[in-house]
Amino acid sequence: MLIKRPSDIREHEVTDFALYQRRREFLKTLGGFALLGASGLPLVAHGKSAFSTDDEPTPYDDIVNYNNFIELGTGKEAPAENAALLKTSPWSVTVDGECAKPGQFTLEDILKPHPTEERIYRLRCVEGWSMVIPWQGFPLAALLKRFQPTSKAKYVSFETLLDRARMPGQKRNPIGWPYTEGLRMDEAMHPLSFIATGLYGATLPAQSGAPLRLVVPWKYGYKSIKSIVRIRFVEQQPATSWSVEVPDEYGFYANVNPEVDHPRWSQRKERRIGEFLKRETLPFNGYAEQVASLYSGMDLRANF
Ligand SMILES: Nc1nc2c(c(=O)[nH]1)N[C@H]1C(S)=C(S)[C@@H](COP(=O)(O)O)O[C@H]1N2
Ligand SMILES: [Mo]
Repeated sequence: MLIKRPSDIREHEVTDFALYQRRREFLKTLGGFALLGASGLPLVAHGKSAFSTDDEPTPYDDIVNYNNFIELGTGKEAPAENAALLKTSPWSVTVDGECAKPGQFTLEDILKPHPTEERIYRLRCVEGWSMVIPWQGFPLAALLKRFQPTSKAKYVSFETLLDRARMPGQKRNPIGWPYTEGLRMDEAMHPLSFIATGLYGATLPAQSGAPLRLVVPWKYGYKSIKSIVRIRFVEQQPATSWSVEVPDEYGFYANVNPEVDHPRWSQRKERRIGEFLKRETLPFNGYAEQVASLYSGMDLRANF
């Protein structure tokens, strides 16, 4: 793989990336999957992860130069071009609502207790393209449990930073700010739901949602909210940015579903970035075995 150097990547991150590639080669020869410690060194190598796909990862350059992040501009390359504006220090995350241990936490408080894992996930955008992204981070469930959600917590909502200086796209209003998303509690607690803090072994670049973003691989990409500053446990299904703005195109559930067309195009196929021929889109983005049971008895055409 040819590695170019995106201008927004700092020197130590380039080094980390090169290290990461060598580590990957090493792990391939072990035939194993590794849990990565904070030092970035493999802690455990055991059989293949039940959570990672075998699909070939999309090249790093494509992952960080083809983004949807309207707070950093519209167009696929704008988020990378504007990435330097999104300063991630200081950063705090407010956790509130139906939980016993709410509070406002520093980024360190939020991240520190969690050992870093790698998850190679497919990401399918509603627009019809997909990527395969090697994330580093930790399960969302582990984070949420720390705040002890009460029995009234039926859903959890997430908000992105609201700051016109660091997020210049917020000077315009294609949707109401801040970007807001939500999950049902059982979806949030599912072991596939992930908080990403890095990709390809490097610190998460701003355009990918630094310093922490959600990744829900069986749902369309818009659920995977970036640059989170607030997590709220709630009793009622929360309003979410896209489902409020364009309700017939973006539902609350957002499960990848080749059977349910977008009002303006079919969702049966997708273009994997870097590939020429389109692929068939799989139900739940290929994660049906793990997640279909969450929706048994639900009409997924009505709840799209
Ligand atoms: N805050 C915020 N989060 C966001 C978006 C956004 O515009 N703002 N775009 C979403 C959409 S539509 C997709 S497809 C994914 C894209 O993630 P990527 O750029 O890391 O591939 O991020 C999602 N998270
Ligand atoms: Mo998307």
